[in-house]
Formats: sequence, structure tokens, C-alpha cells
Amino acid sequence: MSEQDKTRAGFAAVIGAPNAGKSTLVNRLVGSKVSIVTQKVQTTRFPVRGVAMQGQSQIVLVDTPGIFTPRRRLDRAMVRSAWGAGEGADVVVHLVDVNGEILVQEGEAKPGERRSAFDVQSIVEGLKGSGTKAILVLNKIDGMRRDKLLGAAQILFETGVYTEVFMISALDGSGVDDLKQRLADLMPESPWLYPEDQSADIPARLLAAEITREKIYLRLHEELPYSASVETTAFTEVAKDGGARIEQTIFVEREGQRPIVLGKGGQTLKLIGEASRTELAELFDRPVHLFLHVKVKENWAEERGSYADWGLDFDV
Ligand SMILES: Nc1nc2c(ncn2[C@@H]2O[C@H](COP(=O)(O)OP(=O)(O)OP(=O)(O)O)[C@@H](O)[C@H]2O)c(=O)[nH]1
Ligand SMILES: [Mg+2]
Repeated sequence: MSEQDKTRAGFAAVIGAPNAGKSTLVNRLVGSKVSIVTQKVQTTRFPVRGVAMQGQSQIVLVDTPGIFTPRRRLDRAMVRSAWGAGEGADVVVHLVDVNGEILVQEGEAKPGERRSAFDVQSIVEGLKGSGTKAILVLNKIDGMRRDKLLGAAQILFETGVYTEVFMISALDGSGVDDLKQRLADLMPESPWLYPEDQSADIPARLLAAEITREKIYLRLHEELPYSASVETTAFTEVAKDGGARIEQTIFVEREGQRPIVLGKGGQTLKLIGEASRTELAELFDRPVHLFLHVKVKENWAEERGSYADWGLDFDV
């Protein structure tokens, strides 16, 4: 076999503080939406795989929940899963939002204040502790002053945990092709791990629940999105139009949250449903009939079964 025919394949985990742009980057590298994106922190709740092809290389990207100081059980499981994805990967990408405060001098950042700096610092410490070398990727360089950018790169690089630095905008795509080529070159020689034309590795029911959760994050504010979870309870065929009938339950933690999700005369829920249905029809490339219900389940974040569905460890 000639050098050119050799296939490569492996895992590249994208880790970083909440809201760094990890899911945006993974979607862009893959070339389609595999993971939900919102302007709010802690959107991604479990690792999501997306498959990117570059020449003879297959890069299995692992999008991960943001790494931050956890408070609830779900937070702990999310953060643990992000580190777990890093440990199992051939390459670790640490994505940093250059617009956040980047302070890694000891003692400067404390939890609560300067949150993003604290999270970046805790990731650097985690990488140091595990002896993992990572690729530093500075994100959101669109609209960023170049001198500030180079300063941030230098401060971070001096920690010694990075092998190289890339500067990108996951949003507008600048710098992403170079990063993709580098990741492709770093993949070990191996047969491909997924069929060449597969881009996502998430069950349709789970993806459908995620898309609805994204619409909840986009439409509702403050603590509500964090108190909500979505479960697909039925996914059946509709003979009449070749479509899918999808039933979902939105769980909230308190009785008082139900009317917020419903909105006046059910208007908010209707808008969430419409936005979700439109996107699902596009994603699945078929008609979608979506039925949403809202239920109060105080302890959904304490139920072992859900963690298993999300691939999270309940007991960390
Ligand atoms: N200006 C700008 N915004 C970006 C860029 N990349 C991502 N964003 C925005 O940053 C916000 C967070 O993006 P996500 O991709 O959800 O971030 P994440 O790191 O996956 O966040 P969590 O899942 O909460 O940890 C969204 O509003 C994105 O549109 C970028 O390169 N430039
Ligand atoms: Mg995300």
C-alpha cells in the first residue's frame, strides 16, 4: 500500500470552559449539526461524537460539557465525562474563549469571581496533573485585537501543557481548516472507525430531545433551562406522509416553572415546539409531527436511569 492509501482514524476530544465554543467548533469541523449550541453556559450535558473526514483521515471529534466548578450531581457527572473523553482521546484540544479573562497566575482567579479565568486555570491544572499534552486553540478571534490575542497565547503557552497553538473563529470558520488538517495528520494509522458518510453518532431519539432542549435554552432564561430536561417518549412512523411522530416530555423541577414553559395560553410551548419541529424535519429530512408535554419532576437530576441514557456516571 502506498503512503497515500494509508488510512488514519482516531479521537480528538474538545475540552474547555463552558461557552468557549466547543459545540460550534465540532459542528463546523464535522460540517453538520451534531451538537446543540446556545449563548448560555453549560449547554452541552454529555459527550457527543461527530465524525469529520479529511483526505484519508477520519477524525472522531468528541464534544464535551464545559469544565467548571461543579455544584450539583449533574454538574459533577458532566465535568467528569469531559475529563473522561480527554483521557480516552488520541488528541486533546483545549478551546479557550479569548474574550474571557485569561489569568493563570496562581491565586488570581477565585471561583465565583472571574469565572472563566478560574475554569481555564483549573483545566490547565488538570492537564498538568494528568501529564496530558493538549493543542491550545484560541477561539472567537473575530473582532479581537491582535495584541491582546498574542498576549493571551503567550500566558497560556508558558504553562507548558500545550504542544502548539491555533487561533480560530469557530463561528466564521477562520483558521478552522488549518486546525482540521493538523488533527487529520495527528490521527494514528488505523482503519476508519465509522462509515465514511456517517457524521453523527447519537441515537435519533436523543438528538431529537437535544434539539428541543436547545430551543428551551434559546427561549427561556435565568435558571429555567438548567431546571429542565427533555425525554423522547415515542418515535413512530407515520404511514400517511412518510414522516415521524415524536412525543417528548419536558421535565421541570418545580410547579411554578410549568406556567413559564407553557406561556400565556400555551404560546411559549408552541413556539418552542415549532422551532424544534422545523429543525428536526430538516435534520431527519422528512416530515416531523412533534408533540410536547410538560411535567413536574422535582428530582429528575437525581435519577440514575437518565444518567445511563446520557452516558454519564451517576456516582461521581
Ligand atoms: N463571536 C464568536 N462567537 C462564538 C464563536 N464560537 C462560538 N461562539 C458563540 O459562543 C456561544 C457558545 O457556543 P457553544 O458552541 O454552545 O459553546 P460550548 O463551549 O459548547 O458551551 P457549553 O456546551 O455550554 O460548554 C454561542 O453563542 C456561539 O454562537 C466564535 O468563534 N466567535
Ligand atoms: Mg457545548
